[in-house]
Formats: sequence, C-alpha cells, structure tokens
Amino acid sequence: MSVVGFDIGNENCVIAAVKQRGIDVLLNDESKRETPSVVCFGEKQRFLGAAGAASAMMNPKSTISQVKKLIGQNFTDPNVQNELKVLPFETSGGQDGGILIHLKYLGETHTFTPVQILAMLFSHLKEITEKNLEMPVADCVIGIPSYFTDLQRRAYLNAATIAGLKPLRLIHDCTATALSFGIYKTDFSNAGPTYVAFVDIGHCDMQVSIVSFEAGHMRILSHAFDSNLGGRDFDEVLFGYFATQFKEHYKIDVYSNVRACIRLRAACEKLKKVLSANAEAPLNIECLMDEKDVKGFIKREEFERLASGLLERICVPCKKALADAGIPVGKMHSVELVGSGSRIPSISKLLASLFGREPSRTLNASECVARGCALQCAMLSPVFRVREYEVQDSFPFSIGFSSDKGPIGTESNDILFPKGQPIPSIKVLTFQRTLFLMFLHYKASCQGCKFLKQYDNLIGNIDEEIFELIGPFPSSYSENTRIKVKVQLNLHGIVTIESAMLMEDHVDDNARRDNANPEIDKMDADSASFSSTKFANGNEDDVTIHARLLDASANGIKRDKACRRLEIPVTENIYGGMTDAELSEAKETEFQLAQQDKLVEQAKNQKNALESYVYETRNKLFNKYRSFASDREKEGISRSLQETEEWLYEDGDDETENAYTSKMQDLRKLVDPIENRFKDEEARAQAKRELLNC
Ligand code: ATP
Ligand code: K
Ligand code: MG
Repeated sequence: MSVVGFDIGNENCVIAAVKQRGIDVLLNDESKRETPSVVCFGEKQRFLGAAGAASAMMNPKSTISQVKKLIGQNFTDPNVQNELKVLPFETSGGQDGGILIHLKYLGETHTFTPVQILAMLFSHLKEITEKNLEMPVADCVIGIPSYFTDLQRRAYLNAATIAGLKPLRLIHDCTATALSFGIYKTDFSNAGPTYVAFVDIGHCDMQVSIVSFEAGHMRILSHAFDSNLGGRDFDEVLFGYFATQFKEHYKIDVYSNVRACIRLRAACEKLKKVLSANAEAPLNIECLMDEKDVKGFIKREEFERLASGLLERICVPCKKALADAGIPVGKMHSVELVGSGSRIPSISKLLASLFGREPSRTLNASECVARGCALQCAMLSPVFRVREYEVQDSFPFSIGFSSDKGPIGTESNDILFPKGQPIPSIKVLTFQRTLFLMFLHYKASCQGCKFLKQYDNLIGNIDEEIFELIGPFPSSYSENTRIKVKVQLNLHGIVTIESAMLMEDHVDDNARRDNANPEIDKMDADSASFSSTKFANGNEDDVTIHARLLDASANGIKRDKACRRLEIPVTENIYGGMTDAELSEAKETEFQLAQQDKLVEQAKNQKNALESYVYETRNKLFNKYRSFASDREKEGISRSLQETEEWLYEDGDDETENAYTSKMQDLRKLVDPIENRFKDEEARAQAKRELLNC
C-alpha cells in the first residue's frame, strides 16, 4: 500500500512518498521535483502539469492555472473578480454561486468547475506517483492552507475523490512542515516546550504558525495568514513598473494585449528570481507587442522600495500568530522560513528584525509540506510503523451555531468550536424542544476580536454558512424528551454531524426492566456530564453545550434513570459542495477525458515507433542486412520505406494508433524474412563459437 503526501500549491505541486529508506520526493515526467499546477486543453488532448505549463503560451484561453485561488469561492466575491480579471480564460457564475470555467475543446464548448480542474491535477499527480512507485495509489494526505473554509476543504476532498484518491487527512501546510521538522529532532530540551515559528511564503498566500515541541509531541499554538499575499504580488509590482515604463518609452499598452501580459508577467517572475541573487537585473523581451522589442532594467533597492507595502503586510500575520499563541517573541527558539516565495532577501531581513533573530532555513523550502504530508500518511496508515509522535493541530476559526428560533444562547455561548479548537474534536449539544433547525457558520467576532475590513484576507470568508441541520423530528414531545446532537470537527477540519439522538426519560418504572431492549439503555441523565468522547489522536472533549432553551427541570433529572434512545435521521443541508450524483458524473467525465488523452498519447507513441522503424530499417538494410537480402528485395523495401516516410509527413501526420500499427505491419511483412535470415546466421555463428571454445 502506498504512503503518499501531496502539496498542491497555487504554482507548484510536490509529491512525496515513503519508501523503504525514508521519504523521497518523486520526479515528474521531466525529471523535476516540482510540477506546475497547470491544466491546458490542447487541440486534441489535455496537457497536465509540466506539459500544461509548456503549452500555456499557445493556448492562453484554454490554460487553467491559479485553481487553488478559485476553488470553493463565490463568483461574485470581489477578491475572486480581481483574480479573474487577470486570467485569460472565460468564466461565469454557477447556480450554486461558484465559478464555472468555459473553454473550447475538441470543437465543442466545455464547462468545468474549479473542482474538476483540480481533479485533473490530482489525476496527473496520481499517475506520476503510480509510475514511480509501480503500484496503484489511493491513500494519501493532502496539504491545505489553514485559512481554507469548510467549503474549500470539501472541494479538495471532492477533487481527490474524482481522481480516485482517498485522502486520509487534509492537513494544514504549516502543520505538515512542523511535523517534518519535529519528528526528526530529538534534541529538544527537557526544561519545557521549545517554541518555533514557521513562516511559509508561497505563490499566492502566506501562512504563519507558532508550534510548541516537546519530546514525542508537537502542538500548534496558533495559525495566522494572509490568504492574498505571496510571491506573485511581488511579480505584480514589477509588472506594473515595467508596464508604465513601456507605455512611456515604447508607446505600448501591455494591459490591452493578453499574450503580452502573460509574457511580461513571466519575465517579471524570472527577473524577481534574478534579483534574489543579484543587486540588479535586466529585462529583455523580443517582440512583446506591436512588433516592438522591449528592454528594461531594475536595481534590487528600487524593487524593495516598490515592494515596501507588501513587506509591511508580511509583518501582520507574524505578529498576529505570536499574539494568538501568547508567546513573547523573546521565548521563540527559532524561526523557520519556508515556501519559495520567501527567497526574496529583504523578507529574511524583515523577519530578522521582527523576531529578533535570523530566520533559519533548516528545511527544504519547497518540499517540506509534501514531506510532512507523507509522514502524516505513514502515521495514519495501518501498514506502516512510525515512531510514536503526537501531532496536535488546531482550527483557526470559531464555529458558531444558531437555530431557526434565532440564536441559541447568549453571545458568548453560541460558539460551538472556539478558535484554537484541537482537530479533531467532538461536542455534544443537548436541546429540549421540538422544532429544530440548526445552522453552523464561521464566526467573525470571537474572543472579543473585532476585525477591521482591511484585514479580511486574514480571516478568510468570515461568517460563511456551513450547513443547516433539518429534522424530521418527532412531533409528539413531552417534557421528558431531549435531542442530543453530536457534532464533529473531523480530521480534515470539516464540521459534520455524527449523530442526532432523541432521548426520552421513562417515567414508567417498568422501563427499567426493559433494559434488554437495545433501544433502551442506561445513561447518566445529568446532561452536563455526558461521558467524554475519545477520538483518534486521543483528543478528548467532554464539553456539553447547554442550549439556553434547555428546560431547567431537565437538569434536575435524577441519575440512572432509564432512557429511550432513538436515532433520528437528519439532513445536512450543506452549502455548496457536490452531491453524490454530481460526483459520479464528474468521475465519468474525467474518465472520458483521460481516455481521450490516452488515445492521443498511444497514437503518438505508435507514430514515433513507426518513424524510428523506418530509419532503423533503412540503416540496417545497408549494414547488417546487406548480405541477407537480394537487390530486388532491398529495392522493394527501400521504396516502401520511402513511401511510409512521405505518408508520415503528409496524410499520416495525424492518424489513429491503428493506422500506424497497420503501416508497421505492412513493412514488417517485407522486412521480417530478412531479419530472420540474419538472426539464423547469428545463431549459427554463436553455436560455432561455443563449439570452438569447448
Ligand atoms: P502557494 O503555497 O501560494 O499555493 P506554491 O506552494 O506553489 O504556492 P511556492 O512554490 O512555495 O508556491 O513558491 C512559488 C513562488 O516562489 C513564486 O511566486 C516564485 O516566483 C517564487 N520564487 C521561486 N524562486 C524564487 C527566488 N529565487 N526568489 C524569489 N522568489 C522566488
Ligand atoms: K508548493
Ligand atoms: Mg505552498
């Protein structure tokens, strides 16, 4: 069974797998350790990953990138609209409010959701992994940003499912990084916890986590982030700078030309990387637009000045993470800097002054998330034994609940899972009332923190509705009836209802004798002390939230009273996400698309094989086979080879696999007899040599 971790970045994906001798990062078809997060729809097939990035320039309108930014998002969201403005493909709003991507492929207009596009990437990564490990792959752990909402987490699971993967866990990126840091460290002091800050600056986002390490154990103290600040924002600064310059010097408006925008953006990203190692860098693009070659130049100082606003913003989540963790900066043992976006030198300088120490780069900046995911997968997999190590993650949002009768409880009491809640957790809610409709939602104003609008990026989609819980609950209610709902914050950080139970106290003494009846069991009727619920990692949560509407008399119920329990079916009306029917339809679509890719690939391979056969045979005919064929045979074969070659460049340039196979067979009919003669002679000569050697 495979043990695999995937880091799905906005720009690059990394795959790590546990092998006999530790964790390996797997190479893609181009022998690269990072695979671009790009899906391109070519003329006859899709190009995924590295191939997708290579074909992007040729098909800008059908090349989909930045999918991590689009998934589980609302089309009308202003941030999303900003995002879509710079993306060359066509989009619209879907019925569920999500994004639909429209493109032309195989002569038809196709519509895909971001989940489907992500599923294509997952399929590609799965294929690379299977090729590498030489076995089928399903179990995996996938890294996600800590700011992902319920909907985004579900979207990732859906995409993985469509691709035939089985995520054992979605794990926060920084948690995975911290795990890959902590599990190998044995030199933590015994004098108390060691506090480490992890700062991950990627392509589109940045995340910070403060982690407490002790022997055999790590605990996330806080997650903070800016979901909209990463390496690409620095590219954008350069882009704006040169766009303005070119307008002045060359009188061209780059913004008006999609292709020119893509090329300048790519050049600016390269330039940014050059500036990380050099004090100045030139920019040259041939024929950018209007047949004009452009030249530019920038010094690192100038770049830093232009990017000073971005640098300031990097401080915000760092300070917030420290504040939320409640650890003074002086107590931090180290600051680990990861994510390739952090390679800009001024970022290190900034963090050094913020944390009062040079940031360390102990970990491989681009691989640590995937490695941590693979480690976590090994820990969760039944087939692997990993050193006992406890990972305690926490959830960065508060989740509140309310009902159709308005809020349940007071302001301070309507929070089901407060920010910082360990993952996973279970809570039990007890209600004493008939009508029931429950809403779960992210809470913005928690723990007295009122967020400013400008920091919206720091808290994600606040107040997002997660789901409602709808009856049908029995109508025959008595004073002795309660409803007990178990709500789970699961390993993925997704809220689900584990069960809803109707409990009825038996006033009738005879009920006690009915204990054999499976529907009747003894319970501690004091609703404040439902037994604690053990969960996978050993996190326990025995908090029972008292709904305010709980009848005072319910608290007075005597212990050991017989109680009838009835599981009640509830409907989780989840906002967004895919139904089972939609999932299987998407799976079928993905299968068809993959089938088409395969057909085209096979035809290409067969064509290549035929081409090589033509060249090889021609070569052999005048060398190895020379004395085994008559002149007439040679002439005939030469003519056929010539014809096949011409066909390959004309009518046969773009044919089916079968067409190439049958051409090959025709040639073989002529060549095989000669090859056989040659082989027979070879065998005879070999036998003779052996005889002589005896
Ligand atoms: P995200 O985590 O945001 O989803 P990702 O994981 O794909 O994205 P990374 O691969 O960590 O992102 O980082 C990609 C970013 O790093 C890009 O913006 C890229 O330009 C930038 N980058 C890579 N190398 C350098 C460098 N030498 N100097 C500056 N920036 C760099
Ligand atoms: K990455
Ligand atoms: Mg990343």
